[in-house]
Amino acid sequence: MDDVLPAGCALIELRSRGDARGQLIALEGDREVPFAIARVYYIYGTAPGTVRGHHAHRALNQLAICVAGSCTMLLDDGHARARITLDSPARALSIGSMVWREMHDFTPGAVLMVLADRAYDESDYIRDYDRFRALVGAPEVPAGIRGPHVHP
Ligand code: T46
Repeated sequence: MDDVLPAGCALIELRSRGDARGQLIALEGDREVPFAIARVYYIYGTAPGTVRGHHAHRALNQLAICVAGSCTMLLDDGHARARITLDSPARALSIGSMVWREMHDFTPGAVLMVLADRAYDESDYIRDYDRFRALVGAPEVPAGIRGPHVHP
């Protein structure tokens, strides 16, 4: 089950327009980004050892790009699970709805930029892993085993 990209997720290589001055990547909704962009946020200043996420979204679709440094995302749709390291501004990860995610191993100075197809809505979050698995029809996690959590 590990290292199979969950349904609704994909890695996208972005076109970098480079010249002697450096690189530039442009993102437009419904082109490089597979939806109309409603929101952009970025995560930075992450303390060493931090793990973020631990939730799924009912409806939200997102595109994540580590524009500086690197971090790793654990993705789990209840049936397939993968860990994807984002280590290039030209590598984007699209994450569909109903996918559990955890972000970890942020390098110092890492900046994770996320584009989303909806405004922020706390009611779209599923923060309980067992509830998430029930909603996606995944088998129950055997007693004593704690989900996919990255935390030690
Ligand atoms: C996701 C992963 C990849 C807002 O006020 N507006 C926003 O648009 C967002 C994303 C967050 N917030 C607030 C909510 C919390 O008080 O910012 C605080 C930190 O958010 P959160 O703990 O949800 O951050 P992460 O890193 O666990 O998750 C975030 C996104 O929330 C989530 O949608 O997929 O990044």
